[in-house]
Amino acid sequence: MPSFKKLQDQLKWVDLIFEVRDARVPISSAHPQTTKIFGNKPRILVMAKEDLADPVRLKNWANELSKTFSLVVPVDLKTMGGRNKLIDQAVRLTKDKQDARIKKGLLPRPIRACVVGMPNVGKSSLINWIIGKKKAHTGNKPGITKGPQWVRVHPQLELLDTPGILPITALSKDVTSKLAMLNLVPDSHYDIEETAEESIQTLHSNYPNMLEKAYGEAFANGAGNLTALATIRSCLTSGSRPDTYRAAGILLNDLRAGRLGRIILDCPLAGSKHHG
Ligand SMILES: Nc1nc2c(ncn2[C@@H]2O[C@H](COP(=O)(O)OP(=O)(O)O)[C@@H](O)[C@H]2O)c(=O)[nH]1
Ligand SMILES: [Mg+2]
Repeated sequence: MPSFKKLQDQLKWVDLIFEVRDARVPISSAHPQTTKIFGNKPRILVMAKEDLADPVRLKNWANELSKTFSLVVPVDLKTMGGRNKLIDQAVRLTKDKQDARIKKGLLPRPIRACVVGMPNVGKSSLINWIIGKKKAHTGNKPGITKGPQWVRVHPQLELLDTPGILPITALSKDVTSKLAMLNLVPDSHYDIEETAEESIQTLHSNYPNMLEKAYGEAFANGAGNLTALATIRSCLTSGSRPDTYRAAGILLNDLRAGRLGRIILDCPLAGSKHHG
């Protein structure tokens, strides 16, 4: 896996960036310095896990973020829909660069793209999705050079087969908490029960009926906690007390798998609401 330093070295060969974020946290899953790192290259924002994201907020965020990116594309990487369209759009985005080469008398060559993003947002899934069947050719067969390779995914587009991992930097408590809720930081970075209790509060304020619908009236009107959920689900410790640790696991699993509903936990700014 290329280190961040190696990614920065490789950037000079890269014409186009696919920046991946988790659509459920379009801002909290962004690296704070991407504009500085990649600013002058065309950047496509891939909002992965569209299938888990609240469609209304997603539309607002896609509008808002299209001010910063060359293109914003929400995708469900569990299905192949939209692959060819995305590749065509990527090729079109670098047409100016190709035309400039031709004008200078240089041979046209495939444009080169790489996938970057924070841990667990969907980078490997995106690479597999774009490469599709051709993935088999990059396997670890003897004689094949190890290390990152360019894979031709279109006559005019090559993709680096290894993602650039943007390191988790100093994050605010609020951001870390949202990332923990969605399993975007390692377990060792947070407390399960604390994160589950924070999820309850966050869901109540963003989606007031969601928990009541899933777990019943103990969660109506902003009420409910892990003790209540443990009782509802008959999770008891050996001393017959509510097992809040197990309840936390149930809640976080339900939240992450989309069983509570489709969510986006970053709120669009008041001034940036788009209609419809
Ligand atoms: N439901 C859903 N899950 C996804 C999607 N994209 C990625 N995932 C899941 O998210 C997790 C992290 O994905 P991965 O590609 O390994 O992330 P990476 O660490 O950025 O390479 C995996 O469990 C994937 O199956 C998507 O579009 N929809
Ligand atoms: Mg990966």
